[in-house]
Amino acid sequence: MKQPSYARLTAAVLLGAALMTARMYAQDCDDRITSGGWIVTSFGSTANFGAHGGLDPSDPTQLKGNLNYVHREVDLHVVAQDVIAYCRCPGNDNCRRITYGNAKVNYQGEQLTCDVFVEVCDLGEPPIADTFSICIPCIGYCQSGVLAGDEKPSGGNIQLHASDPGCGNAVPVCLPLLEETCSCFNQCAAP
Ligand SMILES: [Ca+2]
Repeated sequence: MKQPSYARLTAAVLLGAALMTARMYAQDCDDRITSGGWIVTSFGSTANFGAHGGLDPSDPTQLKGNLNYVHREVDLHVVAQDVIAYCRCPGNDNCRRITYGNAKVNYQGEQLTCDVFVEVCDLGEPPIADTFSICIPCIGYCQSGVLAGDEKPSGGNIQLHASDPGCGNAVPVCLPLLEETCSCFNQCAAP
């Protein structure tokens, strides 16, 4: 039987290392939320949202996302293009909090620029248990709803694209949100 040469062994080891490196890079380490839908607010009327945010897929060291929220009955329209914080909820690994900075808050004829907090939970498909909550401290506004699938009038979907377990703790655990306005948030609290 022919003995493998040292050179051949070295080549095999190098090939193995290269494959392992390739596998490491193939890991999906971005973690983000894509979502859209509508909730029934405490006013009885519905509000529409499109909320995206998390680690940028093209560079997971950066945050990226946007928000569009319309609650017509109270004359509120929020648009945000800048994610300044993103964290996972200590009480529920399926939930994330996205903080949008410098959001344009158009409220009853006034134009404000402020931070807006969104907490969402992806509790699977069909999205009958997914939740969406939004808190806008500068106008004292907080609303939360379950999407409820076919149990309309609410609907839509929260989709969590979670990072692979091997990526470590790329997403920090959320600290308690001390804003009094945000008391309608109840999904992200510690168990
Ligand atoms: Ca879902």
